[in-house]
Amino acid sequence: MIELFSLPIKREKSFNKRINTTNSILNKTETVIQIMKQNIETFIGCDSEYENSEIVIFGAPFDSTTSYRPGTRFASKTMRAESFGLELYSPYQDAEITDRAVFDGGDLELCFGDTESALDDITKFTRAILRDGKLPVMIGGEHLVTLGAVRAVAEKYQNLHIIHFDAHADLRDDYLGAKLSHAAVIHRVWDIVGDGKIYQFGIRSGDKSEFEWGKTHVFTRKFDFSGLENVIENIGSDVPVYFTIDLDVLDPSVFPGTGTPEAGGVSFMQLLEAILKVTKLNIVGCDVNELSPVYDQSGVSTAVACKILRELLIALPKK
Ligand SMILES: [Mn+2]
Repeated sequence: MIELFSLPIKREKSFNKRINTTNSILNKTETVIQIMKQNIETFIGCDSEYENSEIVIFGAPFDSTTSYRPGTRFASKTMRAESFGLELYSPYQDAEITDRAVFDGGDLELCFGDTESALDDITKFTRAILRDGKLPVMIGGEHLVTLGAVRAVAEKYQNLHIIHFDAHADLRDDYLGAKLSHAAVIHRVWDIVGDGKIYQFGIRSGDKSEFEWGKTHVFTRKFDFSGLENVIENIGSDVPVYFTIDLDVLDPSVFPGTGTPEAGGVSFMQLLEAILKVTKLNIVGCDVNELSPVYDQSGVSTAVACKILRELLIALPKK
């Protein structure tokens, strides 16, 4: 019984710690192993061992540069808890999330107030996942966390293309002087990948100058997903693609629990259909971001975010 009480019931902060913990537990009795599994809170169905996994999900609970309403740092924990309201099975794809070998690496412990340090930790973690030949799927956090992941993905893959779903263009060169801001994240990604590699959809908010700048540097589809098929065809199935989904691309009636809601967004089904198209590409990394549970009084936004993540995980290309 002593062993039971000494088990780490709280989630470990890093996957290294967790792997070590898991390995030490594995040396004990089978009963303890079973209890250990029950006590680890993963996203539903994401309970593969790291070594056997093809996909690694992890939380990046960071919202230090949020320009309006904070709270996205709580998204990954809330999504794990609420994911058990979902079924494993997707009627859309006639598949279960457990058909994929997904390891949930828990949440990174990121330094609030030191944005570069937080991004660096995300880059290192993503780099380790890529080194091990696994597909990183990050749960934000605010949208700036994407920069940390893209830095690692772009090291490994030349000619990286970006598919970006969002209400906001995020193309400012700076926000109130800050180069590292969730309102400037796609400009920072452009610094890395350059012209003609970024494709944005659903965009309905931004400074006039962002849209002007975007015309010569990125592809921007305002309001919806029109033209997505053509973009997918033009990119082709070999080119490596990082896929970033700011969930505020959804209409606030579907997804009110976010820091900067924008009326006029897409429906759940439109987003799902678009995700099922994009995942035909050679996705080498992806993220979902900007769920802010503190603005999700009904819990519906979290349920939507969980369902989007389940569908994304099932749909991601198999290696
Ligand atoms: Mn946004």
